[in-house]
Amino acid sequence: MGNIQKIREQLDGRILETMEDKITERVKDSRLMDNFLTNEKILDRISRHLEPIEQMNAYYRCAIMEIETKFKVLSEQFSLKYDRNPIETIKSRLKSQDSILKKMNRKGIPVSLEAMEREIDDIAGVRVICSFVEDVYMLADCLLQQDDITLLEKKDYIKHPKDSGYRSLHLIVQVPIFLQNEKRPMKVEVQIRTLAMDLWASQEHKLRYKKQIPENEEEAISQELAECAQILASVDNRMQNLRAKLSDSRFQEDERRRP
Ligand code: 0O2
Repeated sequence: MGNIQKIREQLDGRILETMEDKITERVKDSRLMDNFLTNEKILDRISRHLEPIEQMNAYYRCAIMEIETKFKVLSEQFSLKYDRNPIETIKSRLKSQDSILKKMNRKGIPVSLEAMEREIDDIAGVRVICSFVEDVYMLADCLLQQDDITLLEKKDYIKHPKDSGYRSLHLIVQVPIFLQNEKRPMKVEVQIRTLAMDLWASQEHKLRYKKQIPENEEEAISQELAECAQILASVDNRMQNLRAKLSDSRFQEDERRRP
């Protein structure tokens, strides 16, 4: 019994010593970090390196504002002119540095600002949610016919849904931003989709994002999600048909009333 007690005391002592060593190391590390972060020369160098990145982010934010404004103007006009506004919501986001770097790494793009601007199309993203499938194409046309917009790429995941079930219309457009002494063309990814398509995409993202789905369940889950997308697409089509019927009957009613 006495021996066991001795061994236990020695072990406790060793554990305590190791813990003390670790704590001292941490304190040294954090002092080093404090010194590092309060060294003005170092801070100056860091901020000089960050400056071009921040400037580029600001340009992308301006491009988002340009595209958002275009949709807001359309929304305002639709509200005034018609009895319904096809635009439900407009959401925007600037892709995080982390996601940009991961994407560049995945695609084997060399890490430089020039390569980032040239190769990554969705740093600035604007998403427009509308009521009916027809509205998606009508809004895309309204944007693309504006003379300062250049279409670089169009991906129609409504006519050609992804295997996952994802549906949306993606337009990569170029829009100029007007700086103090310069006009700069910037790329923006515009995603236009219906409420139902958006419901699916956000639910799927929530269900899958950062979740470790067990390998043996992956196929069944993907299939179920694809089926949900199919159901929502058929709801979209039925709503579209109902709308067509209702606007037809309203048109006939107007015609009948005409003197
Ligand atoms: P986030 O959070 O929107 O930034 P790649 O990105 O290389 O795979 P590509 O050609 O750049 O392909 O883009 P793609 O596939 O045309 O469109 C990518 C964007 O569309 C995604 O951006 C999503 O916003 C959306 N998307 C595409 N497929 C799916 C899907 O199966 N489910 C959901 N929920 N969204 C999808 P990010 O960068 O992945 O995300």
